[in-house]
Amino acid sequence: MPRLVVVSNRVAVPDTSGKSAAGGLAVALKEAFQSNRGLWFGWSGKVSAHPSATPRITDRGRVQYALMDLSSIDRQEYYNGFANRALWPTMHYRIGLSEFSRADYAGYLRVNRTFANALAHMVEPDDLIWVHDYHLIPLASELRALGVRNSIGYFHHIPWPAPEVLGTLPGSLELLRTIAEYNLVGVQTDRDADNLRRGLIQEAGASPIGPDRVGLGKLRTRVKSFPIGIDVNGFQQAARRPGSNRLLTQTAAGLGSRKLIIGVDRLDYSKGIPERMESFERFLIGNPDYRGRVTYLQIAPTSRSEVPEYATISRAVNETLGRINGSLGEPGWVPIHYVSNSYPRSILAGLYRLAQVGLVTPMRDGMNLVAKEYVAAQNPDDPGVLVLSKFAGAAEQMTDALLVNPNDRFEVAEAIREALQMGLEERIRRWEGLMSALRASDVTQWAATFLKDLKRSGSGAGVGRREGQEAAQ
Ligand code: GDG
Repeated sequence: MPRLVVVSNRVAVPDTSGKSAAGGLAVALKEAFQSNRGLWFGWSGKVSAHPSATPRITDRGRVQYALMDLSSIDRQEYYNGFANRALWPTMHYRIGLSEFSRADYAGYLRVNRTFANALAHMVEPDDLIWVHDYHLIPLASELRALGVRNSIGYFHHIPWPAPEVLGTLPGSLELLRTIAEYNLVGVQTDRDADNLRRGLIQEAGASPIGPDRVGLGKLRTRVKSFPIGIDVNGFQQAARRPGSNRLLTQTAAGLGSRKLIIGVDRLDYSKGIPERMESFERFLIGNPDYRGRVTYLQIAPTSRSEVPEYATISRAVNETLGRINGSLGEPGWVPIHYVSNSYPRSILAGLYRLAQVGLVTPMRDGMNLVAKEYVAAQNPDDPGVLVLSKFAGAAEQMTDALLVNPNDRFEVAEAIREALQMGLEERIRRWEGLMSALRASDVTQWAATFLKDLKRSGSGAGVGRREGQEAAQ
């Protein structure tokens, strides 16, 4: 069994009891790490005045965790800067929000090079290397330049935009060229795969080789969709036995006979939170009989608070919320409950189950796991209804949801009404369709399928590597 080397921006180190960290990727890799020895490499999340060029190693059973600190300028340029102020908005089709700076881009390339230098010393000849997400696109290219010949795969968790959109970002052509250094590139949807292949062909001059491979010079790369899933059984169990949790009991008691609509998102402009609130406002205006009979709970933990655009979205949400609650609320009824705390997964699962409607309306999303978690948490005998943006990757699989355009407040308002009034028979029929979509690709299968394809994609001379390079060891 080859060793599995996972590289991601942040690393989830389990505690000493071996209890796995809660993150989706940690759950996804659990089984893969059980059958393969493992190394997980990435940023510790810490900033240090003089970061070491070699990682701190923590051993947990069969898996080693290798953590790098960053300097404050690295964090600013690589993480807050190019990754989250330039790449993130562009890849979510928000060209107007994208802030490119040459210094940030140089910082992004520098951190990727630093990581590659540290990792190359740890790579063994048969290791399978799996790199995650937009922070680390140039990593394979840096590893190849150091002579690493292993199979290297990349999974892109966020949307891959059309070439016309990506092309607006300075440096994007270089990124396309570096992505061709991977043996296998996974994206969330067929649309993303098509966009990336078109970008490689039209912009970088690659040639198509069969349905999902492209060639760029001597490099050969497969680009395929691997829609990420959730731990369906784990989530169902958590929702079934939320037990006697005070927060859940109080929420249920506070609702009384009122219906609950739930939204759960990191506070991010891609998630469409103020737009969603306005759609709910439109619903209440158009359906005054629902005033006082429905509550919308929005959970939105703060994220990336050092990035200016996130302070702006936070203000926009608070203003919209205050305006709607002020104008439509009544003594004894607040239309929108908004919380910026993060809750344990079991509580989240219990809240999803309490809600008659899951309102998941991102303006653009790679996949959106909340949509899947909401469905998994439902009571099979009396399931709620999912209202889902057609611009979430999840919409490609979850066609039994009420699919909406989040830019159209009237359309979303109408879907809310339809969801609240839907009869039991139709709710069960739609829920069963959604559950079979979920079960067809849960998170463990997702990781296993990607790794199987990566093993098949090969490595070594002429495949995913420039000629004339020497091995690192
Ligand atoms: C990126 C892509 C893609 C949220 N609040 C709490 C909490 N969460 C959890 C949810 C869910 C996760 O965070 C969010 O996942 P999403 O998929 O919705 O969105 P991103 O964070 O933007 O993730 C996305 C994903 O990567 C995976 O590839 O689907 O498109 O943007 O699991 O439950 N978890 C807990 N408390 C909270 O308050 N415990």
